[in-house]
Amino acid sequence: MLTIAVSKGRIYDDALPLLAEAGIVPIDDPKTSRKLILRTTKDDVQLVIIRATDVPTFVEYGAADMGIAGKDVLLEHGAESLYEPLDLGIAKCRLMTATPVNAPEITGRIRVATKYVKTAQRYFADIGVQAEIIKLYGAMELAPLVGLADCIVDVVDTGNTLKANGLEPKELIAHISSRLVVNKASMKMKHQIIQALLDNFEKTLTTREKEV
Ligand code: PRT
Ligand code: MG
Repeated sequence: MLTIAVSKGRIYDDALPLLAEAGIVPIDDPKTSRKLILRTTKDDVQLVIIRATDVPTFVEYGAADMGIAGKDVLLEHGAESLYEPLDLGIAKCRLMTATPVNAPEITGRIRVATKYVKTAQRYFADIGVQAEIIKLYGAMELAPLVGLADCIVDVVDTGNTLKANGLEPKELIAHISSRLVVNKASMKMKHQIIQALLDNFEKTLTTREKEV
């Protein structure tokens, strides 16, 4: 049995067509079913439906052989323990800093609210800015509005969420897309089925590239 870890949100929506091209179609719909393990039309492949940030953990420990995770999540988790063989080019966005519109330049130590604590620490250290990082689990956009932080680090797609909260994107930290990750032991033990899937995904991605 091959287990693939996927999160329920936007990654799932984008991953479904890719999986389908490889003959993997879940038998239950996670949007209506409460099942966390989904059998698929491929008898030897199952999906586990978990939180986006938990995908690298499941794959690292071998609880899932493969997973699909945003590069933002992988940067934060630290991906040395995983293979990352394929950029799936789905769920694209940008990891950015953002501040209130027309905010004055901050000199000295800044306060940064984010759920990407390690990534933000690394980024501000790299550019030589002293930053105090405040960990939040959501609604980062609120932090500058209530005086909790000067700046946030979050992923941005259309920019509408920032705009609606009087913020503007500033520095680009990284371009983000979802990656296929593979457990290192599984890569050896289940090489045949995993390699076949990788080839299949790659073929679909190449075809897509040619179409645009
Ligand atoms: O929701 P949950 O707490 O379970 O986890 P999650 O928020 O990590 O999951 P999900 O499904 O929301 O995101 C999964 C992955 O999708 C992320 O790890 C990113 O790699 C990718 N992705 C792509 C995004 C976005 N685009 C995105 N726009 N993840 C989040 N957003 C959020 C962003 O945080 C902000 O609140 O959407 C808002 C900004 O969108 P715009 O269009 O207004 O700029
Ligand atoms: Mg979310």
